[in-house]
Amino acid sequence: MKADSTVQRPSKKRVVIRVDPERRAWWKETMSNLLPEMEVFLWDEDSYCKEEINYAIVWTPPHGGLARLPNLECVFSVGAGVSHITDDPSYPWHIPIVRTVGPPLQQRMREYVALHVLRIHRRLPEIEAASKAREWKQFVEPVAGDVMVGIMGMGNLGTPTALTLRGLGYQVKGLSRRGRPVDGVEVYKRDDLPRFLNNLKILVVILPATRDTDNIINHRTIHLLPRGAWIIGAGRGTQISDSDLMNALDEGHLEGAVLDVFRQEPLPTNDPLWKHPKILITSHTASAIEPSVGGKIIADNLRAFMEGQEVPDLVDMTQGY
Ligand code: NDP
Ligand code: OXD
Repeated sequence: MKADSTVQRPSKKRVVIRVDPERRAWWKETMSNLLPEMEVFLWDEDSYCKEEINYAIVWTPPHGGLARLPNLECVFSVGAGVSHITDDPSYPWHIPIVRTVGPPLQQRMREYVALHVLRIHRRLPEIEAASKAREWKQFVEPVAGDVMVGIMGMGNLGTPTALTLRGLGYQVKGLSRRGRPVDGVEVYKRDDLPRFLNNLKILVVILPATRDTDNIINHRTIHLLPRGAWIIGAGRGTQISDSDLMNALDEGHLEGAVLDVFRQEPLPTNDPLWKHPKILITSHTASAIEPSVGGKIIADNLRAFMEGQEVPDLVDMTQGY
């Protein structure tokens, strides 16, 4: 629909939603119910004027799409990460972005990481293989207190995850940019990366995608891990060099990897990562956001922003996370 300068601006604020096609009707219904004082549209509908949109709730918006909304006041990421928005070269950088985090999403990340740490530590794939082969095999593993796990990225998701692993009895180290202390976890600063990596059995990556974290897991850093280590990648695909990872797995320096995030999503069916025998792929489900867990958080953030209240999950646009 074309803008008509003689038409009055709508009295209600207008929100446009761009999410994956399978869930978009669910998102529209949920957000319309949660924000009855607003008008809610789906990105591909032609029943709204771009000029009238005030807020956008998005996951992987097409490049150039947000720049074409001239009266946009704020963007809400359907995710804790925002690189799916800021990797658009035409993103209008003066428009603030609010990410979506909160207890249900922290809980999901804790579950995901605990699941895979326990699976690795207690050798679940080998147990399953033995069971299927009717082999009586007793695996005796070190207790959790003798297993060192490192969490790269001690933010909203990394910190509760580290504390969950501590609760299970693991030794846990953390790494963050500034090294903010966390009770019960030794937290290293970015510059201390070699000391952070040097004795980890399992490295868990929960970092934001920024210029500094691009390819942070590469040949050099992988070889700072002890032989036999594992990597769980749950931050962003850009953080791990796929070829360096596969080489380290092939040469036996790494024992295995679990990957949830990829440079291209969905991961193309012909990608060699799928076929690698030492890699378990999950489909960006570590801490997925659907309307029942994310809708209320986004609605509360949107109202707080609109009313000029403090919005804690506002992205620091200078740092990119
Ligand atoms: P936060 O912004 O709360 O935390 C980010 C953490 O990373 C902070 O501790 C920060 O340090 C640290 N950090 C940033 N840059 C560096 C660096 N260069 N070196 C070392 N540490 C660094 O983010 P969240 O915890 O909410 O989320 C993290 C990421 O997880 C998201 O950006 C997203 O990409 C990913 N994610 C993945 C999901 C999945 O399903 N797989 C779901 C949700 C998020 P400091 O504390 O000093 O600022
Ligand atoms: C993300 C998310 O940011 O799924 O990756 O929330």
